[in-house]
This record gives sequence, structure tokens and C-alpha cells, in this order.
Amino acid sequence: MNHPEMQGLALNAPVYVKNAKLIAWVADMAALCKPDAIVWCDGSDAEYQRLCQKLVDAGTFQKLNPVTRPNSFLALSDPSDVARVEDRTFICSAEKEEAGPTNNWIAPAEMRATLQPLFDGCMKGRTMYVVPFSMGPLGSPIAHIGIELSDSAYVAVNMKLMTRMGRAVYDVLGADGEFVPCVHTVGAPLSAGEKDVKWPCNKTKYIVHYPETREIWSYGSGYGGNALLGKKCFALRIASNMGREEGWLAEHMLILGVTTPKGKKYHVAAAFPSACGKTNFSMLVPPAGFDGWKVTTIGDDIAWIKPSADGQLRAINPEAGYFGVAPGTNMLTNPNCMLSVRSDTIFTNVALTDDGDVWWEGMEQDAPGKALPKHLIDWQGKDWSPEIARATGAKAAHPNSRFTVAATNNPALDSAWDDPKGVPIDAFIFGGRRSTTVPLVSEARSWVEGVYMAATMGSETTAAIVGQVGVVRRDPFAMLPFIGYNMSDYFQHWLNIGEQLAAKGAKLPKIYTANWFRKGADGKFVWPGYGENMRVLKWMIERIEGTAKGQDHTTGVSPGYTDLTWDGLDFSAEQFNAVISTDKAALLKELELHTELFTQLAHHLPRVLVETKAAIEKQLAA
Ligand code: SAT
Ligand code: MN
Repeated sequence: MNHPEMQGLALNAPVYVKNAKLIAWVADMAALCKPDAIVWCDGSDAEYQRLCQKLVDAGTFQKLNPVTRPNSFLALSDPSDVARVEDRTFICSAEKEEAGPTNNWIAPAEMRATLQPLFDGCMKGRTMYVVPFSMGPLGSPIAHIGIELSDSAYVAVNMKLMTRMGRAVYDVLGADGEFVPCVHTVGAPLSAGEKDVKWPCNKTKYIVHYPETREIWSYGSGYGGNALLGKKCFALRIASNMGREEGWLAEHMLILGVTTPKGKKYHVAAAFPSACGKTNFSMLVPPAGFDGWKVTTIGDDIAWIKPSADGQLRAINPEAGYFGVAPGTNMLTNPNCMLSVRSDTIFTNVALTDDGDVWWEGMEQDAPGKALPKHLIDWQGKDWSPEIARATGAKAAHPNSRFTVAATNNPALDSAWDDPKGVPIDAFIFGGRRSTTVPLVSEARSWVEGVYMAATMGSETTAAIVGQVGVVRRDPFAMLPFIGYNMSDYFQHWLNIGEQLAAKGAKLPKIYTANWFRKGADGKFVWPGYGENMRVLKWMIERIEGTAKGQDHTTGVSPGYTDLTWDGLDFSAEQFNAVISTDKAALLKELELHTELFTQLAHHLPRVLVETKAAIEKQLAA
């Protein structure tokens, strides 16, 4: 095909690409973005190695020590491009009301008019990579296909690890299959002879979603969820729209399998905001005293969940890799993760050791008396030493530094992780990062009460977002930055799913809230977390089995001290009280925040949620 405006640039679509709509779209985008060349990625290992070498040659990647960290690379980003940019993220639905009060909205025509000149010639001097990917097992009835056009080789190699990326996608797509078009540019065209920088990006950033036409346009950032468009943009913001129309759920949830000592297997999906330990929880190693319990990973960040004909909720992980937070990870906090990233890993914004390996804050905290490295190159390429850190507070690794690694590297990978049918969900967990008020664990007494708890959840913000860290904000379902339509309609969607399952006579999954992050008067975390979260998980499973006791309180059912197993952990009833108790004054204050949220979301807010709140208030007043 020859596009009139492609000015001699050959499209070179491989013969196995048969989808005319796709070929026409690539031609259109090439005509607009004006790259120097187009490369159709086939997802092969040879291609991955070639692109990694290209990134090494460009200075974007440093090859790590092939003995201690085989086939692995370190990228240091521009210091201005280190996290998701929520204030530059837009849901451009036809009507503002459709995006709702929690999303940035600009009318589609206006946004298109803004982006058109920005994208015109944005890839000059660069290569446009055509990256075909499947979100979910290839050909699964729950999976969907996307094609990302990007002028970043860093994006292409990350997509190879994070998704089912490559030629096989075209076989599923066929001549007339559907795909979500995703265009990404770092927004840094090169003029003839201009030398590139190591991490090209632009001060101006736009992360744009058009829900009606299911398109994603991303401008100006090369980092994480801003640029790897399969992740938050497609698998959450666009997919939540698809799920709403088609009767399924796209959620910010890890999926894990728990096998009991009796060999019975359960599946749990858990929502937590970004950088609140989802990867750790999904790879949990049960502590001593939990012989026979096994936890396996299906996914660490996103779940697509569809009701089956018999009323079971079945979940797949749309992703095929982990883009996880590095700092704090060590052989104690997450051994499976440390083993996963031993090789074949891309690290971004961690520190470099003098022998060509990686380091981040907390890596040394898995054994008493372990020394800090004497010297490092920090994430900004500067010298770092314990002395410098003490004097200036400089972090060697950025708090939002990440590893990208394929799921197949995970020693705890569940055998069904790639099963096209997905796994049946027995329980949902909604978690936040709260130093006060919210108990370690609580079970909802009904689907509606669970939806209420999830809808009103709050969390302290983390380094995963550009902006202030540690501020409590409402983060309903851990979806605040990821819901692609009106939040109130999303609550209603959850209520509808519950009703539909109940109408089929199905046993609904239980709903829990969890908070690993309560702090004591000394400002330190009281709950040990990590593997010790198994104690909470075991209680949940035993609640499903009907064997564990709990105590009713205003907002649900929580375990008493003796309802949890304490073998192998020195944790007093007093300490337990500090993480499980909620006093009336704190609850009343919390409810004021619920009121604030409900006022913001008043339009279309399901009545039953308002009634649930009123019932809680009545109980508290009694
Ligand atoms: O940058 S990402 O959006 O991929 C990570 C996160 O915020 O969870
Ligand atoms: Mn996430």
C-alpha cells in the first residue's frame, strides 16, 4: 500500500499481516507521525536481543553483569519522567458526564484538534515500531488484542515481557478481527543529524483515551503506564468500558491461588492502589508454621473477570509480565520476586553497583548486619555512597523504580496462569494504605456491604504517581486513576453483576477489606506484613469454608485475636488490637470523608450505597 502522504516511506507490512483495517491505520499514523522507518515486531527472541542492543548503543540501556544478572539491562529515565501523570490523563468521552467527576475530560473533537499538530511529524528521525499484543491468553474468550505504534524501542522490549507480543497475535486477529489501536510517541522528533538523548521525552504530556472509539493516544512520556499502553490505558481504562458494555469486570487486582494442606484450591483477586505491595502479596511465601499451604501467582496487577454461563466469575491476567516496584524487595519480603529478576530483566531507575549489578533501598534488609554498598551510581547517574545518603538523603534508587520481567520467570507461577478459561474467583480483597482507622481485615456481610466498603476505600498516595506522596485520598476499588467512565456508574455495574450472579443461584465471592499499613505511636508499621499476611489469607479461606470465627462490628466481621493462627510469630493481643480495632470517633471522621465522596459522586450514585451509609450512621448514633 502506498499512502499519498508517506513520501516514499515503505509500509513493508509482512505478508502474514492480513487485517486491512490495521494496515490502513498504520499507513495513516505513519503519514501523520512521519517516522524515518517502520518496523513490524514479530516478538521473536532475536528481535528482542537486537532491540536491546540498539538501546545499549543509544545509551538508554546498560548491559548488566552477565554472570550475576544474565541477559538483563538497566535504563535510567529522564528525572522528569518517572511515574504516571494523573493530571495529564484524559477520558475523552462524547459527554463529560460519561467520564464523571473523577476523570479529566476534554471533548473528543477538541482533544483531537490539540493532538493533531503535536503528533504531526512527532516521530521524525525515529523508527515506528508496530507492536501486536494480546491482553490475555491468545485466543481466550476473555482476551482482547491491541496494536501499539511507538517510537520507543524501550517500549517495544518492555511490551515483549509484559504481554503476549508477536506474530501469533496476527493469526488470532485474522483479516477482520478487532483490535484496540494505541499510538505512543515520546514527543521528541530529531532533525537531520541531531544526536539523540538517552531518554527522549517531552515536557508536554497527554495520556488520552477515547472510550467510544476504543482508542489510546499517548504523547510525551516513555515511562511505565504512560507508555506501555497495554497496561493501565487498555487493560483498565478502555477495558472497563468494554466490560461495562459487555457485562464483565476489568479490575486493578492481583490474582492468586491458595492451596490448603488438604489440597483444596481457592482463587482470590485483590485490589490495592499502585505501590502498595500487590506483587509481594501475589507471590507470598507462607511463613513457618503454615506447612502444606501454597500460594501461586496468576497475576500481580490486573484482572479481567467474566461471569460464566453457570454464574461463576472467571478471571484471567491480561498481562504476561510484571512491572513491579523494586525498593523494599529482598529475600525476606519477596523471595519469589528476587528469584524472578535474577535474569532476563529490564530494570528502570534502580542503582548500579560497581560490579555491574543492581541495587535498591531495602535490598540489604534481609539479613541482620548486612552492609550497604560502599559506592553506587544512583538512578540519576550520580555517585552515591552511604555517607552521601546520610548527608543529603539522596536515594540510590527512585522510590518508583521498577523491574520488568516475564511471568514465566516466577518460580511461584500458577499452572493455570495461561489457561484461556481463567480461574474461578472465591473472594475479593480491597486494600488501602492507611496508618490509622481501617482494620487489618474485615469481611462484608453481603455483596452490597462489600461494594460499599470498596467504593469508599481510602489510601495514602505513593511514588507511583507524580505529585504529593502520603496524602489520604478516596480511591474507590483502587480504580481512581484507572476507571474509564463515570465512577458512580461503575459502582452500579458492580451491584448489577452481584444481582445477576445471585439470580443464577450462584454462590457469590466473599468480599474483604485489608490494611497491612497501620502504624503505632512510634510511627512504625505494627503489622509485619509480607509472608505474615498468610495469617489473614488463611482466615479468609477458612471463612469461605465456614470453619473460622469472627466478630461482628459496625462495618463487617473481623477476627478476634484467637481466630488467627500465631504459630511462629511473636505478636501480642495488644499489638493485634492496634491493627484491628476501630474506635467510634475515628469511624465518624471517616464517614465524613465518605460523605464528601458521595457528594462528589452524587450524579448516578446508586441509592443502595447511600442507604448503606445511613445504616452505618444509625448504628454509630445508637
Ligand atoms: O506505571 S504503572 O501505571 O504501570 C504502575 C502503577 O501505577 O501501578
Ligand atoms: Mn498497578
